[in-house]
Amino acid sequence: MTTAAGVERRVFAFHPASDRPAKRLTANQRRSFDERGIVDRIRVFDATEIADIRSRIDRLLQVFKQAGKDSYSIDGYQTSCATIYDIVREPRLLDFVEDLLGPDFVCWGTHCFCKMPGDGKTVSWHQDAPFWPLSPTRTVTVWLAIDDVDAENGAMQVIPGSHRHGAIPISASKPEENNVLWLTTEGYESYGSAEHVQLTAGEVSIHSDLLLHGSERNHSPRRRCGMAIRYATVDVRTTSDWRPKSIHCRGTDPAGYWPDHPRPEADAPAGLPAPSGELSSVRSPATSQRSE
Ligand SMILES: O=C(O)CCC(=O)C(=O)O
Repeated sequence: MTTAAGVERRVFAFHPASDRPAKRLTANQRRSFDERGIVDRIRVFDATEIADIRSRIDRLLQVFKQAGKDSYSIDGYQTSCATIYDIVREPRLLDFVEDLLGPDFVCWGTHCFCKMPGDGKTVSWHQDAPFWPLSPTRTVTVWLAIDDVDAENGAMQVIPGSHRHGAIPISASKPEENNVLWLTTEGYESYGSAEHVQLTAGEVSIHSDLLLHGSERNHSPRRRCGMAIRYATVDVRTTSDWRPKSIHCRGTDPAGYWPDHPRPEADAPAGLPAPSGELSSVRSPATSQRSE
């Protein structure tokens, strides 16, 4: 086991939904986030809007493919790709996030998880927070369904309630897992029963950075594409020298901690994609942590 620099300073604790008057979430949805660690089946984009987004993502995937990159490589492009920037700043989406995080938050990451039929890739069981040099654990992930997503094409699975266990031990993944990521929580079953997060295109789920989740390979002939969008409250700090490619989304950042990157002019203003990632400067995160 290794310990990333700064991990000892991290605080792993769940933060319940904002108790300010809600813009869009119902009381039940906020309760679901608090008790289950996830709220799902939230419609954000209608069929026409998501079809437009899908065709833009399809074009991006083509660019990446031509550059020799796989379908999981659209990772960390929120400040260099106008389509992704615009999704991140979509006001309806931000209303839902605000109902959980409160009035002041940024987006610091995005990652398109596009499971092609037969690619054999999984996302091994994990909590998000151990991957990220951030404290406190106040990042939520909006998972936007770009395609319809179900058990057959490898929908995300979650263990409701597992977000209440603080940091759960995690270790390096084994090659046979074929994991898109690189860490795995073993013994996830002991934290509860897994449920699929089934979504139709244009819907989102929003999960806590402490919720156990993962996904199996795509068993179907249909693609399963979704975009994970990471939002954090402005009081969150990085415990490494990671320089976030952040975008201000709502409210203010009185300490001026998070850079506010401007909207890029196009989807690939600098031509072919440069190597990137949600955490492009931090690739060896914690494999051991403590809860507080
Ligand atoms: O898309 C998936 O299957 C997993 C996504 C994920 O792990 C995440 O959004 O944190």
